[in-house]
Amino acid sequence: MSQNLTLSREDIVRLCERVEGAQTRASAIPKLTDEYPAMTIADGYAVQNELRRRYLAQGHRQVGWKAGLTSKAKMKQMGVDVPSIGFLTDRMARPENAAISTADLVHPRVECEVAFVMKRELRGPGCTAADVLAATDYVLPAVEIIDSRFAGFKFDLPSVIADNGSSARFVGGGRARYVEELDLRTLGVVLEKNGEIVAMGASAAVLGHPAEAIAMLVNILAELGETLPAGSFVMSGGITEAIAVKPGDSVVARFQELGSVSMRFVA
Ligand code: OOG
Ligand code: MG
Repeated sequence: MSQNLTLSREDIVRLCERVEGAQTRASAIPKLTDEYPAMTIADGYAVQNELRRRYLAQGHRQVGWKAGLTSKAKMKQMGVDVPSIGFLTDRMARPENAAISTADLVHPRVECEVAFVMKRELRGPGCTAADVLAATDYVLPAVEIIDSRFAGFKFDLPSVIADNGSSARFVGGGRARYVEELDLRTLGVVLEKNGEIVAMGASAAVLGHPAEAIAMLVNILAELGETLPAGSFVMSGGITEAIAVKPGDSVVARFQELGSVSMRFVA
């Protein structure tokens, strides 16, 4: 990473255990920078990487990656102006139309994203949106259920990166489409909760073009010594601000050209 590590190996393991405990018990903790104010982005990724290592050792299977904080709406809502990445595992995936339990979540929010499935490996640095489009098998609509483990859903960049970008659950669905058949900048999306429109936007909100977010992700992966493998499922980041959900809520995200993704929340 271009920034320095300030945390010792013991600190990284300690903070990772703290985040893992908060994720598995669904209990909020203070943001990590309250105790470690000098924490850098590189420190955040070191904790995230340790978390990924532990989950994989426990038998979770990584299915892909996600870009986060890639739209103005999200940056403004969260008070952070630099995008980030996180990892996605099989344990986070939920089928379309599922009843999603909130008992194992702290304060979930939903957001609409364009997801990419890769047919070829990509490696940075220097990865461009054109490289991403050439390596994409297809795109599909997705809803991410984020759940910051930090009290009040308030954090800074090093803390949220350590918490794996608030990743909690995700639902892919709708219609898979080839990128050549679409203008990925102009896709409109409408998010409905209990039949009412609660957010709307267009895909260009994500760094001008969602493929730019995937290119950014690949370039961050390069800094971390990783590549984006063929077959990866990759989310490009929330187009609109995220919307809080609670038991009893039903959510439909309607994407132009890509169909819709539905789910409901239960206790
Ligand atoms: C961080 C995760 C951001 C997105 O799509 O922008 C994210 C957060 O807002 O808690 O997943
Ligand atoms: Mg997201």
